[in-house]
Amino acid sequence: MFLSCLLTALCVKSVLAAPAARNVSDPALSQFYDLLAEASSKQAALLASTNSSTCNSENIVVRKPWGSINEAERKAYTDAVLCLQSLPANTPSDLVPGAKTRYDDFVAVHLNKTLTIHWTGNFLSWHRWFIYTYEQALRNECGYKGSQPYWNWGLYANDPASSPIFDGGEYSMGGNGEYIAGRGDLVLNPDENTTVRIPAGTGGGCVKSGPFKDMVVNLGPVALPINNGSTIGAPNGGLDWNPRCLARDVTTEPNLRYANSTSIVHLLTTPKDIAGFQETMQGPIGSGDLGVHGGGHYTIGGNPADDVYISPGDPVFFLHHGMIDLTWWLWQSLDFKNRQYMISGTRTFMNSPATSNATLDDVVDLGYAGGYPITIRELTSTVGGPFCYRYEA
Ligand SMILES: *[C@@H]1O[C@H](CO)[C@@H](O)[C@H](O)[C@H]1NC(C)=O
Ligand SMILES: *[C@@H]1O[C@H](CO)[C@@H](O)[C@H](O)[C@H]1NC(C)=O
Ligand SMILES: *[C@@H]1O[C@H](CO)[C@@H](O)[C@H](O)[C@H]1NC(C)=O
Ligand SMILES: *[C@@H]1O[C@H](CO)[C@@H](O)[C@H](O)[C@H]1NC(C)=O
Ligand SMILES: *[C@@H]1O[C@H](CO)[C@@H](O)[C@H](O)[C@H]1NC(C)=O
Ligand SMILES: *[C@@H]1O[C@H](CO)[C@@H](O)[C@H](O)[C@H]1NC(C)=O
Ligand SMILES: *[C@@H]1O[C@H](CO)[C@@H](O)[C@H](O)[C@H]1NC(C)=O
Ligand SMILES: [Cu+2]
Repeated sequence: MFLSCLLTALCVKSVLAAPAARNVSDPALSQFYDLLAEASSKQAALLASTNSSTCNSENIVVRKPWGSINEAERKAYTDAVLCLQSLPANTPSDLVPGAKTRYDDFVAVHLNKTLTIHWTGNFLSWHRWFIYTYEQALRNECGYKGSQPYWNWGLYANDPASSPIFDGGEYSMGGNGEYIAGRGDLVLNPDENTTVRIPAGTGGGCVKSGPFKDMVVNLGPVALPINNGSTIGAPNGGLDWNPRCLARDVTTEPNLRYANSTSIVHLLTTPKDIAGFQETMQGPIGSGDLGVHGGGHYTIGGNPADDVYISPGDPVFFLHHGMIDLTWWLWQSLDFKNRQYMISGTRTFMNSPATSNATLDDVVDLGYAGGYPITIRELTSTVGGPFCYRYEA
């Protein structure tokens, strides 16, 4: 089989690792690569100086972008996600009747905690622990040997639907949804006073190609914006079993507008404190800017991914938040001594209702998804606490 494989061009392509396509004609993209290289060498120097036996250059895990891992690695990743979706849930069914699989445990805890993990002081640390714990579940419960890949939004901002992430091939994260004509804009209300319109994308229906073409979404919706201003939510806060297809609406506009390489470089180079970093990442309140965070989410589109509560119900969520984590890691690494322990924000979504400031001693907890209760302080370094990983282009 291996021999015959060698004779076909297709097979050779799958055996060789495809290097990242670097669009050097985009100056912002090359600036991003330069910043990544600078952060990497600063972090490597720091790691060497700590001389740690538990995390060092020999055993550090490297997270890479989807376009830079080879086809066998991509397949191993999506196989592991499908495996997680085939294992039974840990979440008790009397608490969350719709949580049917191990994968749903992650969706359920995100749903449950949405209003205390977004626009809060723990936003970055909570999501760092969340995707790490997911990566560990893929490895420990589904035999995955690789690391969590990420989505470099800037690479495909002109046409995300045809990117290696969404092209619908065997080695993608599944295709766009089937096109449904005649849909209105999404009308988002990112805070109580501002609305943002996003035109309907090029899908809208069920994903019919690639590894997740038969995926069943079990939970939600909770607050799903659709069709020109409407929002839908299932009864019982979306906790009941509501099996449906994975629907996507890959949309170029928010990618190009909020999450292009220039936006990424701006995020990495302009803010000098964590309040500014978080604000730039999510768009200043009242500005109508969604930042790279919202930009990436609404590029995926559809049901569940347009719904803040259950967006992890689309497996691409973890590639998107891999990149969110990369930007925090990179920004921290540029001036780690001063930026490691920076924290800003309260304990409630846009401080509503008003709460006190989050602190480094606050505990982050993923409930039935896994991990263990851990302080924000322990989540501030990717080469300390429970972690030992870095990012590569
Ligand atoms: C490369 O970047 C330039 C400038 O942003 C853009 O016009 C062009 O379409 C990009 N090419 C590819 C293959 O993405
Ligand atoms: C690193 O640690 C080892 C033992 O753990 C020690 O022998 C060595 O001298 C240390 N190197 C530095 C540069 O501190
Ligand atoms: C939801 O969160 C509350 C408060 O943190 C917790 O008591 C409850 O067990 C959580 N439910 C699930 C299903 O995780
Ligand atoms: C969307 O709503 C706006 C006003 O809220 C209206 O002017 C427009 O015609 C609507 N478009 C569609 C496609 O329903
Ligand atoms: C919305 O506007 C009201 C009235 O101007 C203001 O009090 C409130 O703080 C604003 N909310 C946000 C999230 O900016
Ligand atoms: C890229 O992002 C920047 C900043 O986020 C924005 O000002 C610019 O208009 C975007 N480019 C395009 C082509 O939309
Ligand atoms: C909370 O943090 C903000 C911003 O850093 C600060 O201005 C404010 O005084 C803090 N509030 C308390 C009660 O410490
Ligand atoms: Cu989230």
